[in-house]
Amino acid sequence: MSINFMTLPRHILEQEKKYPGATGELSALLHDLALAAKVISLEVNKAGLVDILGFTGDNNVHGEQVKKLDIYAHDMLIRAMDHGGHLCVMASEEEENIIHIPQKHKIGKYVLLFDPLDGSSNIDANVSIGTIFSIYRRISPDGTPGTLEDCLQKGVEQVAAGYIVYGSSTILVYTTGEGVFGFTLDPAFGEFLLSHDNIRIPEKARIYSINEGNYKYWRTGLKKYIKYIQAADDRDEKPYSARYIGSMVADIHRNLLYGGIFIYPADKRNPNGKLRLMYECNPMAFIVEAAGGKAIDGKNRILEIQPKELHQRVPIYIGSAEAVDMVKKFLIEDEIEEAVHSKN
Ligand code: AHM
Ligand code: MG
Repeated sequence: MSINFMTLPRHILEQEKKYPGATGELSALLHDLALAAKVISLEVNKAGLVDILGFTGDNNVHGEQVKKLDIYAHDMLIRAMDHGGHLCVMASEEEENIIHIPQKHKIGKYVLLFDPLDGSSNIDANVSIGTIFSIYRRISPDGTPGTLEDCLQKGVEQVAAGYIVYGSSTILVYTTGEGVFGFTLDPAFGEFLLSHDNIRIPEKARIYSINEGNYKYWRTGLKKYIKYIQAADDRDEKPYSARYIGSMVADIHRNLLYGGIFIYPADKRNPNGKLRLMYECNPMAFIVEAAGGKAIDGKNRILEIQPKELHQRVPIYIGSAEAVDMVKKFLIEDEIEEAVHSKN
């Protein structure tokens, strides 16, 4: 049996050596994030005990207010990240406006965006949830407080992105654009150990992940695509398997490893889909592309969308390259057909 004893801190340092002139700031930032992830993981694992120790919103046995887990994760990330001296501004899915670095702390050159606990409707059922993060270099002048414009950069400008999935074990996956690496948290000594070296998403998908309950609101092109991947007879391949957890992090993590496509489309009720460009789609697109996959909004690359507002939503089709190309073909054909119909 071979034991790969590469810890996350060591890996981050080794990665940094590949960039001549690196100051170590990004590495330090990633360390701080990993620490926050460990603390959130501990709290997530205690979630079932909340009913015993005190309901959320109530006081627990120690007389302390028990926070909802997503708010706990949001607060924890801010507490872990605001004083490291590496950030100039933050933004969270849980807060309407940008989050400034308190004046008493050093202002750094990076920008951090995060979804503290994605899929939080799954918490009470003990289903996997996750934290997603995205890091940019600031565009405003050094030394000044970060701005909204620092946060509203295109996804291609990310310098790093990652997620932590709190599942049967806690796994942190990150990329700085070259290679995607996964680390499993060893609960015994509290360290993330390299468990998934250089993750490459299989080019062919075997799985599709979409909330099929919304079928009647979909556009025809999407309906046809889903029928196509379900059909076994007209191709030599087996039909895709349907797998949908309803936690983007867990759904995409599984598809990254096994090959698959995750879709949260625009539909008749939600013309921009549901998921957020800055906190969910951009970081996931950065990771999946670095693993050899693709991510589009139906037509264009997610990473090239110019964001207009912090909490903007965007449709997403993300996963194995061949599958994303195929769904795009179906969507475009449908659009052409509709255009022809409306002319006649
Ligand atoms: P949240 O940010 O409120 O947790 O919602 C995001 C989640 C994603 O993790 C998941 O992919 C999606 O919502 C599921 O939505 P639906 O229940 O409409 O299928
Ligand atoms: Mg979310």
